[in-house]
Amino acid sequence: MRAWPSPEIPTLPVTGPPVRVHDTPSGSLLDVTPDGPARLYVCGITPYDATHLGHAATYVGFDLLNRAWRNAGHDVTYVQNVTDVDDPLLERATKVGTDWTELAERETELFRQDMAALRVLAPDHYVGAVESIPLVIELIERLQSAGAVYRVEDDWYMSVTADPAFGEESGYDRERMLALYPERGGDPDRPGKKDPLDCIVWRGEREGEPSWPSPFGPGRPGWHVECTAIALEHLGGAFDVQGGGSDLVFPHHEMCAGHAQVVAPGTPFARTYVHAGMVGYDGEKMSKSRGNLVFVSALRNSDVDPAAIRLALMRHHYRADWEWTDGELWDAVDALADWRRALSLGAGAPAGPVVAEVLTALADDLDAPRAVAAVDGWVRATLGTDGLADTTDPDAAVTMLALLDAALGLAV
Ligand code: 5CA
Ligand code: ZN
Repeated sequence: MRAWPSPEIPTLPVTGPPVRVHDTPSGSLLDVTPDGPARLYVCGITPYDATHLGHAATYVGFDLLNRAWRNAGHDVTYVQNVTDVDDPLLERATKVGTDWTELAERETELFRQDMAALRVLAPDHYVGAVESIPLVIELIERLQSAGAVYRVEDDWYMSVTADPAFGEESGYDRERMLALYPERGGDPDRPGKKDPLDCIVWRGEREGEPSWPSPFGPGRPGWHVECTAIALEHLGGAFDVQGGGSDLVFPHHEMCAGHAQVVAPGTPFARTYVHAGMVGYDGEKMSKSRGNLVFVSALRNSDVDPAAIRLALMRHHYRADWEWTDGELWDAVDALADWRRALSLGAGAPAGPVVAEVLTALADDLDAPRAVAAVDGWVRATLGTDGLADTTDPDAAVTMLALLDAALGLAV
């Protein structure tokens, strides 16, 4: 499907350092220096409601990775899916009495507008589940050839025991997996399953639900297999980074890894699994099912500068769990006003060291708070907030504007 218009990125006078990020399976920081173009897959939205600040924080987080790679001199191939047919979408469509395709299209379009407003670089391949059904069917056939799928009534499951490395992506023990599974779309107690953790790959037709013909009978794709099929098609195996929020560590990314390892033993799905923290509001994880949401589009409709939303998000490290507060948004609005005042002077404090610090911070596990603090320091020095104003660099504003745009995605 169509992505959103991608902003141009200015070229910086210096190349950024090699990028390293936190890898969930190993629990350590790993260099992600690709041989050719960097290959990035980030799990996309299930479009049944508008983009909230938790989604936005996750996509801005991975946008910082995309930009850090580009600033380090790499091309990037970026793939993102849209889960445009799945239980929560169909349930919501039924509840509000809207056709599910219309709901999905409307919310996907709103997401595109939100991402464009936040200056998130668009994926090269923006791919829906529905349009990927032939790929999903092909992948399930390969799982079947490997003896890894079986039938329960009209549904088809993958045996997690078919993947000897099952469990290594999350590192969770069986007890923890069993506890999390029902909360995150799993059905451990279904009679007829060989293992409670087995996951559905093809859901047989139900009355009133959409379905497509397949060798497994009419039905629709399971959730996990959708991302495996899309990623393998557009990136191939052992791609550089699989990304998403930490709620996808298990089961989603574990199952994706499992499918891929069964069809290509010895080749991992991704080389690195990177997870963003959860943004909360009013004491709980911001989520569509809890309904405690702050929407990006609602803020935009209230004339909030999208750059201030992005700045407020980037004051938190992408891996941290944190709470959104309106106060932080207004602080970001005020900070941007100061930044603009400093940038309007033309000359300013030396920009070279700030470029180096910002690029280094972002290459070091996407440390946006440290990068933003460096910019705040430059603004204070330039405005003389802490003493005498330093305007010894005649081209400071030009350099800083390019830096803010290229590295932090802020067009100030
Ligand atoms: N369509 C699937 C992925 S294939 C899905 O999880 N969709 S979603 O709409 O529920 O979430 C989209 C992305 O936002 C996921 O990466 C998810 O981990 C992330 N996300 C959801 N809620 C939050 C939150 N409160 N804070 C941070 N990230 C979140
Ligand atoms: Zn996914």
